[in-house]
Amino acid sequence: MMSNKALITGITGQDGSYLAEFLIAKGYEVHGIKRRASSFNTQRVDHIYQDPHVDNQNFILHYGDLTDSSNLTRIIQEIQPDEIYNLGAQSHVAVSFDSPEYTADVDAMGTLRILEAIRLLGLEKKTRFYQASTSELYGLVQETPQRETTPFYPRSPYAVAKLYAYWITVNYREAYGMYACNGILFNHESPRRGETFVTRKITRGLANISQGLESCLFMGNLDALRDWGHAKDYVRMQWMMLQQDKPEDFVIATGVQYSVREFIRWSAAEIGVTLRFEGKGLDEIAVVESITGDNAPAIKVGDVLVRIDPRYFRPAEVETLLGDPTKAKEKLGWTPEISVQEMCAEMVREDLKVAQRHALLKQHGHELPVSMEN
Ligand code: NDP
Ligand code: GDR
Repeated sequence: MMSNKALITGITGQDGSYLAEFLIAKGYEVHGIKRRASSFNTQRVDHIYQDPHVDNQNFILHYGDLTDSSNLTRIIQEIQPDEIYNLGAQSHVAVSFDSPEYTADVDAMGTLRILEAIRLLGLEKKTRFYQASTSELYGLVQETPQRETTPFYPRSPYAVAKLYAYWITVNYREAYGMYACNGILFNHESPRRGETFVTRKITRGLANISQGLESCLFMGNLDALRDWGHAKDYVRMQWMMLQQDKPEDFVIATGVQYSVREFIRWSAAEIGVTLRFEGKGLDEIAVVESITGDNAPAIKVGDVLVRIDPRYFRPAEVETLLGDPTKAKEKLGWTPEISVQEMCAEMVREDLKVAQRHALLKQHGHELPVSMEN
């Protein structure tokens, strides 16, 4: 029997790597688009990489870019995929204020380029399309919790670009009868999360501090509230959305929200450190109140582990997001299996292992560069 073929843009990212694993386990032939870079950028999928010289490969990477429509059209023509998951994006909200035009080109126009390629190649009845939409569409929230019918109010060039992508997906579904749908996903994280998103910045930063590799974590808005889930749970839902009789859009969320401050507290607790937050606004700090166990040899009671740096505030902030996943639960039977606290613990454990290895090498005179770029 021929296996289903899937094409994933953004396969080298957090979600792309989990989705590729998931689809391979389901028997798919998985194709992915990777960008040309001056150094290796496939760390998240190296464990499923297959030698192109062996037969029956079911994991195949193609060079490409969402800004290049001829490249996208050629790849889609070659593969003739049954399903396309458009996960590729300039996905960092803060960076989108620095690079708004590029973000629009990749996140908005990139989506259009794929939809047009499907249409021009006459694949609109064969290829199902998933668009990685986002809770950032709700921005300045108009209703709490947010659901599929909540009005959008995007607050960043990233969110505005994703708004175009959302509507062009709906439009191609309605205009050309394509099986195209939006997953409106709330924040989801994992040990594979990019190092500059807030959760990973915290777990990695605190793990490094615990081993003496960094001294302090500089943060932005600690009051921001997010509905955080685990990426593994969320990619399962991306696939489920493409297996229905009719294409529809779904909110994917846990229905629970916490603050950034809370996430810092849990992460510290996971390495045995209790924090006390003191001061207000730009002067807020987190001080070590007590330590248990021996996971944090470089930390002492009274150390200041967190300070505020206004560099990490955004020109327009999304203060609060809370999703209502009722439709996904009722129609698709989806519920998240991993709690945010379990996810935080997993992320800290993984970052701690790396930091401990670096510290050991350092002790023996082999200092590895620890990137401080946040
Ligand atoms: P990541 O930032 O981890 O991955 C983004 C992927 O897109 C990477 O593979 C990246 O390649 C690729 N990419 C970036 N620019 C281009 C380009 N010009 N052409 C082709 N590929 C490109 O994001 P996530 O995995 O976290 O998110 C996946 C998708 O879901 C994104 O579209 C994101 O906006 C969206 N989303 C994410 C949420 C989350 O909480 N994680 C929530 C809601 C939506 P490279 O590795 O080379 O940089
Ligand atoms: P977000 O994720 O903007 O929600 O977008 P991020 O983790 O970057 O920020 C979450 C909240 O934390 C606040 N914050 C900080 N954020 C970062 N990155 N660094 C800091 O130092 C810091 N301090 C406080 C932010 O201001 C914000 O309020 C993510 C991305 O994955 C998008 O692609 C996706 O669409 C949305 O989630 C849903």
